[in-house]
Amino acid sequence: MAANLTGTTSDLRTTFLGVYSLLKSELLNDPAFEWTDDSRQWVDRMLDYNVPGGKLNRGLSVVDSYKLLKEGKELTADEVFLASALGWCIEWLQAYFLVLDDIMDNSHTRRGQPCWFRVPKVGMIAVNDGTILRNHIPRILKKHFREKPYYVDLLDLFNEVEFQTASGQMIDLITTLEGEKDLSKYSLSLHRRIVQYKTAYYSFYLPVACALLMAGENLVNHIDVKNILIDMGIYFQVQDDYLDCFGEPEKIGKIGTDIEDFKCSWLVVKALERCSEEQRKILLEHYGKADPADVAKVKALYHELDLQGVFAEYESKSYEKLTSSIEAHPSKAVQAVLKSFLGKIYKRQK
Ligand code: GPP
Ligand code: MG
Ligand code: MG
Ligand code: MG
Repeated sequence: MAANLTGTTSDLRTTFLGVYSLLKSELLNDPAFEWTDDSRQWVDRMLDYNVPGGKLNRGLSVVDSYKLLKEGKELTADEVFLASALGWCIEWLQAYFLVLDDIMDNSHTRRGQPCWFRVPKVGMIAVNDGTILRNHIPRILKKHFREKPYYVDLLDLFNEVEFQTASGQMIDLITTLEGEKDLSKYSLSLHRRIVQYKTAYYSFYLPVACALLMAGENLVNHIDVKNILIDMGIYFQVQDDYLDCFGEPEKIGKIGTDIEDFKCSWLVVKALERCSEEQRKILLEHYGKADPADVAKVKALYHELDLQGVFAEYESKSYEKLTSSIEAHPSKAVQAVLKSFLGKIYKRQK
């Protein structure tokens, strides 16, 4: 399976997708459950719908990072398989989060197709599918990593990161509570807290931490790497907030709902920072309403306040800051891992 690994990115993606098929067939024949044709078909379709259709950045990063940590030494087929399996565990985690997040955010589309809960006959079965997706992760880890010296650390890592993400998601949600809609509490520090927890740990720290564990490293020795990755994750979620309003749905594969949902988005925080008293009234009146006419008023104000320009400035400043923190790191291999990550997301359109 992992024979042609040295080659191009598309080879790597092909190999990576091959590992998906193998993991899926193992899960569909898990001896801990008495499968029927119906149940097997359900999980098969649910996995294909929700797991492999994204950019695969997080998952592929485990393989990339592990390679860079090995400083160019050719990986064995087994190493490629294991790094890919860990990459898929992160993609499974992401699928689980997204299936549930789309219900909570009342979203419409994801990765260019209807959100899973909107598919006919799925509905709230999606909640249990999320639970199934989440439970697949320890099953994959048990099957392929049980004998590894870093097995317990892996389990602990996934548990910690899931807890941090769910906690971030909680503050994302409780800040928008009906009846307490209060824009005065929206600040850059609240925004930072939300996105650090809901996005940065699982999207940025987790892939590199998996590669470090596989390489035999102890994570307590890599707090500096973690801090840089957290900052990168915050920058990534600011991009996500920006694209929610200014991105093209055909490119990002989803229709934004942050304005309707009264989210503490980076855009509304910046708008609040920059608006006049008059403009603030517009926000107070129209932010957090489902009517497209209200949403249009908010978007017009964002244009008036040149939030596209403000974002462009933030984007280049963030890039400079991240680059200089990366270059201050003593290890060239770690620098390469972090630079590769940053290169993948800088000025992303999707
Ligand atoms: C991204 O927020 C955060 C997540 C997907 C984490 C969800 C965590 C759970 C515990 C369910 P978002 O709502 O801005 O993402 P998107 O724009 O992709 O919907
Ligand atoms: Mg969402
Ligand atoms: Mg959300
Ligand atoms: Mg978003």
